Amino acid sequence: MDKLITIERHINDTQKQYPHATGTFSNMLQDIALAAKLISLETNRAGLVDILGMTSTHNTSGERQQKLDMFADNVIFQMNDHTGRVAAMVSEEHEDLIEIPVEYDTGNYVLLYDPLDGSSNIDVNVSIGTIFAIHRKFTKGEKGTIEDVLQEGKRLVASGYVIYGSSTMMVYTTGQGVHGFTLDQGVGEFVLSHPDIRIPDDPAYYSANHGSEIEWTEGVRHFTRWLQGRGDDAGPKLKQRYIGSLVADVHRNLLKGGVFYYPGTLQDPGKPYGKIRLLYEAQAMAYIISQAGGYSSDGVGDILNIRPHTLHQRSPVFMGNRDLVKKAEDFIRAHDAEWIAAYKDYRNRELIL
Ligand code: AHM
Ligand code: MG
Repeated sequence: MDKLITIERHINDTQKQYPHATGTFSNMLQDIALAAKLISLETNRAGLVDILGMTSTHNTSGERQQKLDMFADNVIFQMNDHTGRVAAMVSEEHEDLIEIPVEYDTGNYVLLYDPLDGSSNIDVNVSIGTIFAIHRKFTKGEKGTIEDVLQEGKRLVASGYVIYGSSTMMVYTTGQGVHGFTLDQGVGEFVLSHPDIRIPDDPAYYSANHGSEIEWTEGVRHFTRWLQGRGDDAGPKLKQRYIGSLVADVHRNLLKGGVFYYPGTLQDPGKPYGKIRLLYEAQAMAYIISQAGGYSSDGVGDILNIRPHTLHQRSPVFMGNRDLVKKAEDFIRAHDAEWIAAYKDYRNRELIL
């Protein structure tokens, strides 16, 4: 039998390379892995118990929230609120900063998460995911603040995702490559199955919602034609795959090579930023992609360089093989001056505290 390496062991072994590390950060990753197991269990049960269906509350983006989202959100919060490791949290499902209850100690990190991404896929039994990111708290004082969570993606100390698919996998980085673990349902452990993931040089797929094509800018349309191998300057002629779960779409392109994009548009004046949330989705996935040798852009520049101005900020997203994403930037630069101006206006807004 090959050596069996559990996620706990992998995290601990990695930590040994830092003799001064206190273990706090490692324990936090293990708390997230445990939360992921609980969510996975409930996700698998979702078809059997009466957990499907909508609740009456709405999340902050005005979309209907499903019960499993709330379950996942609670699990992650409760796993992290009392450990003394976390100073504050933010979740896609909460409008404001989530403070640590006064009866518990606070720690040196802040946790950003999307508890259940791709929730429209839940009741049709299609892959969904959890996304998380961790920043070091840098402000003084006991409590974590909005400034602590509104940091650039390049300052993340860890990020990762869990995909609830044909099997459950957790993929994470702490800045030393990207490692993937598959949940062995029998023993209840995440086991190292994909060490040191690198995005393949030879891309296979592109992923975008063609149903929205009517809203895309000229640059994005040209980019898409190029990916399809059309026109004079023909590109790689990739196959198209789209699930509508960011985690699943990016995961596929991470393992097989390719590009995922959810562009900004000019369709809705004043909203040139697309759909994906910067703090709960884009930054975390961009850090993973960069650690696997790829690149993520908002169409103008590196997503990891964006300084967030508000908790529920959105960002256009192009992520995957570097040369493909760079090509998207080229097309956008050549064709989309109006969009670039509108988007930069949004991206460069002053910090909202
Ligand atoms: P959610 O957080 O409400 O689930 O929405 C985010 C999801 C992403 O996972 C996915 O990439 C995108 O929305 C799909 O959007 P669309 O249905 O417009 O293609
Ligand atoms: Mg989401």
